[in-house]
Amino acid sequence: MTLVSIEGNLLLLAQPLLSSCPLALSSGCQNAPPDGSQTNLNRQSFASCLPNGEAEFLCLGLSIKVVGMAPAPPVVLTIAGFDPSSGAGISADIKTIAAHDCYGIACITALTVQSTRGVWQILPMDPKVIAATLDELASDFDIESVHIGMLANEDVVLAVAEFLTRRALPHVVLDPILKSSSGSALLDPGGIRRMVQQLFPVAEVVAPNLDEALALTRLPPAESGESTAQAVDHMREAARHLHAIGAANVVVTGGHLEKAIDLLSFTASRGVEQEVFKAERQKSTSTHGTGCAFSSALACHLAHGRGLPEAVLLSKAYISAAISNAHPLGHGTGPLHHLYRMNQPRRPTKIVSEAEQVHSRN
Ligand code: PXL
Repeated sequence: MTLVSIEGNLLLLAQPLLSSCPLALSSGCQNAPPDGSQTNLNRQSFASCLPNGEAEFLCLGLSIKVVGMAPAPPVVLTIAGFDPSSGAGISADIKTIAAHDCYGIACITALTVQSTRGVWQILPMDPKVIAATLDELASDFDIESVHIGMLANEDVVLAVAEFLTRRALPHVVLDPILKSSSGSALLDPGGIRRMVQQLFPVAEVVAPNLDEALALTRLPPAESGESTAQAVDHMREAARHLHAIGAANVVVTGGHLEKAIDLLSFTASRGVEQEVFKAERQKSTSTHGTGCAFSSALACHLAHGRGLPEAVLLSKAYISAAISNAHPLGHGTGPLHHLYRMNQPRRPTKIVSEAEQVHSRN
């Protein structure tokens, strides 16, 4: 007997053949008569056979396996600046979102002139264009989570805050970007104030790096050469202050420290709980945009329905792998390999092995 697999929309093309077929159902269809007496196959009967995504039929001596389309990916909206070198910002976010089996949609807050060597110019977008873009996207897509990156200035913050407050979208992850790794300011002082006042309350998680956390809470900057234990104490204190100024849940990242440490500080029924995640620090020049990738990955895991501790753990593992798989690109601080998983062999699925059988027998 020959096995034929039909996937997704191909089903429609196969309708004429299948509808004239006497069927013997072997598996996967709860609704069909057990004696295989169903002889006429139409779209409805197919649909009713696919609650678990699969059904198998005998037809003219062929065993036909029907595999339903995979469910639609969660839609993740990223609101961020454009880095033309795609190490950080919106184009890096879209790669990260794709790497996490989500569908990325985007609203650009600012254009930048930059490369791996640094940021040279910033051109904030018109807040009216931002507001219109966000409303258009939100009326068209069911958004499962939102990632917020570079916001540039106060007017942009106000437009984004107005939208998020009105729409009350789920799982808002705020990366409160203040500066580029090369030291350029990516948010003006008025924007910083408004971000705390208006975006902290709508964010499920605020995910600054340690320097941003200290700056936002007006704590003294970390001294160079401090021990891992001292850095963790700093992170704990900064997280407590961030809760005090309105952040429900906080992840303070410290990838630049001696050990790559992240601190999750979240509000549980018993009060604030803190969990430390540690990894070895990698010696690499491919670290541009790690914050963007980490916070976008977090938004994806939340969109998939994972809890915060698991989302942090998985996002951290993703960043480590994206750094260790990165190619040295550009002449400065290069990008991660956001899509490193594309080069990894996929687990062979049943469908592939069945297709191979068809091939070898013909
Ligand atoms: O890595 C922070 C960042 C985020 N977003 C954009 C950037 C940068 C750093 O340069 O340009 C657009």
